[in-house]
Amino acid sequence: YQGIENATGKTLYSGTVTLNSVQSGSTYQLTDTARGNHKTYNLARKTSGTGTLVASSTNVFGTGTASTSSSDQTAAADAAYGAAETWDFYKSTFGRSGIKNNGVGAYSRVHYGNAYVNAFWDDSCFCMTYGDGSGNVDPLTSLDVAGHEMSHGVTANTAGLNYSGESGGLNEATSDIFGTGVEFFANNASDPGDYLIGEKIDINGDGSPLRYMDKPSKDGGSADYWSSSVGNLDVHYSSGVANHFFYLLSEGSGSKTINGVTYNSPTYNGSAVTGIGRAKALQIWYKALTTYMTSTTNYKAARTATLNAASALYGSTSTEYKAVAAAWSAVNVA
Ligand code: ASN
Ligand code: ZN
Ligand code: CA
Repeated sequence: YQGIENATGKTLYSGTVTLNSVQSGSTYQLTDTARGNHKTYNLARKTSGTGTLVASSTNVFGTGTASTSSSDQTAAADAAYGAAETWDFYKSTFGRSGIKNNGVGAYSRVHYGNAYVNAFWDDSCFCMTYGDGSGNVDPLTSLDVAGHEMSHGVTANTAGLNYSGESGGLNEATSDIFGTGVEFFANNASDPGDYLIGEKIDINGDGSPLRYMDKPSKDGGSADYWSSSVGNLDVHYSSGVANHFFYLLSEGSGSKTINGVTYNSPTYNGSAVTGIGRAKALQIWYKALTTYMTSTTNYKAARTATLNAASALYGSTSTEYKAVAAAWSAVNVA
């Protein structure tokens, strides 16, 4: 029986999972027919082309441990799982069928280059690429990273937020917001949902995450609050304002423990913000991104866009609308 969760993935970050494969003669190829024929390829350290479609005679992919071998399939198992969960997140949360909402899957490439410490989406190939990391850093194939990168494809195909200045920060935050949405959606016991980005890949070598949504400045570079110079920061730092907004809108200010992680979210004006829950906050951000934001949306316009979205979804006198206004004010976007 082809293509319905018939394969086993032994991932590095998410335990043993079911995957889709397609039988071809005596081998099984990592092609997901339930999700737009998303395919997973091994670049085996090359930096161009598609490499080879990942295949297994046993229909088991990976070993569950990090490997430096260029023929390793563990990174492929994580990448295929991340793509599947990202597809399912968008479909079930927003009714979106794939990155372009046309039912067509992207493809993933693992083992890019030599000790490459990054992952990226490329809209021109409509594909996802993962490096293996270096030293302490393992492959960049964790769920939130996969969801982050593929969400760049969604942004490119909707609002098209320019990747510089304040719109660039909003572009990056959109990927952190939906990457986090994917992680909570997957509800995987080995990688439970949190408001941290990249907590699994140990990119700093000391176990700390790459970014913090409750208090972005904890990474040493991100902005907690808007200021007139925030657009001069790298987009991975100016994103802090919107990540902080999203955390406050979802969970509220102050201290809160979720899935064993304790957050402490401050506000610019010292006001207390009451969260409306992540599910509603995601709907508001998605509607704003796909209906009201454009390539040049800045923070002030993002406030308007999300207020318009809250008004359309819940009404202009709703608790949700008021919470959006309060959360933006709490990050100094008036
Ligand atoms: N991993 C990075 C990101 O998605 C790649 C980049 O800098 N564009 O933001
Ligand atoms: Zn990004
Ligand atoms: Ca995370």
